[in-house]
Amino acid sequence: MLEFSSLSDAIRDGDAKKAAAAAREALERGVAPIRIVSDGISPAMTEVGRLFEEGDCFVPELLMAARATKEVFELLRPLLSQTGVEPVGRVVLGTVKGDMHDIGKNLVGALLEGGGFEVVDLGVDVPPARFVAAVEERRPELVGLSALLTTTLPGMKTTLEALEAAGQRARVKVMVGGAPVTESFARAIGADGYADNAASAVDLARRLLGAP
Ligand code: B1M
Repeated sequence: MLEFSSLSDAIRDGDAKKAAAAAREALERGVAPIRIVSDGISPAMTEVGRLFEEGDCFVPELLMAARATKEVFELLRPLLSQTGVEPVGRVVLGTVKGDMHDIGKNLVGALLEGGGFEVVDLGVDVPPARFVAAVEERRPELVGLSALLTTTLPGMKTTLEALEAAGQRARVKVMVGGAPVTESFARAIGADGYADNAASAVDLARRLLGAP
């Protein structure tokens, strides 16, 4: 999108300083933080992923692009959470064990925060026991699991099983997502819902909690 071309270019070039400056400039123009995430960062990283798959960029460039998105997220996060408003619900979010991909998960987290949810982000490489501990301690209504590798997908099922074994499964809704995840996989492992992108994850979260 032309409106976000300098932000997209900076992310693609892995230039964290320029990306943050472009995001600041958009904020000064009055662009809503949530739009910077959904219409700026999200398509830029999808494009970086495409370039990688086509062999037009390599792991070091991916890491630089990821670092640039992180810098922008840090700038936007305090603006995204709606202070003084009763949260729609609390979500414990994380990328499953063995998986270090967090760009998509961070987008989901940022849009959930922008949508009025309180997000407890457990980060990446999260073993089932940590999800269980977070559910016991933080009492969320929703758990969000992300995975980008076919080899780490089974971690979603083991996390659901660990919640069941700890007697916590009935207390929470579980939604799953990430490039290799499908609706039928989500159903097969007994998740409550699947979303294929960050914006639909927010709609799904609201639906699962029966929020208007
Ligand atoms: Co990796 N990687 N990677 N990687 N990487 C993929 C996933 C891969 C498809 C690339 C490829 O080979 N074609 C491939 C997986 C193959 C497979 O399993 N079938 C792969 C591989 C193999 C690997 C390594 C094994 C490479 C290696 O070391 N040999 C290694 C594994 C490390 C590990 O995790 N243990 C690895 C490493 C990395 C980097 C560290 C370099 C980097 C990650 C940096 C980071 O995340 N901080 C990286 C990247 C960037 C990618 C690609 C290029 C891009 C991923 C991305 O950020 N996309 C990716 C190829 C691709 O996807 N095109 C690839 C942009 C992002 C906005 O989209 O994450 O899909 P996505 O998130 C979307 C939706 O999926 C959804 O909403 C998001 C926003 O719309 N969504 C949810 C995501 N989580 C959700 C949760 C929800 C709901 C929706 O509810 C809770």
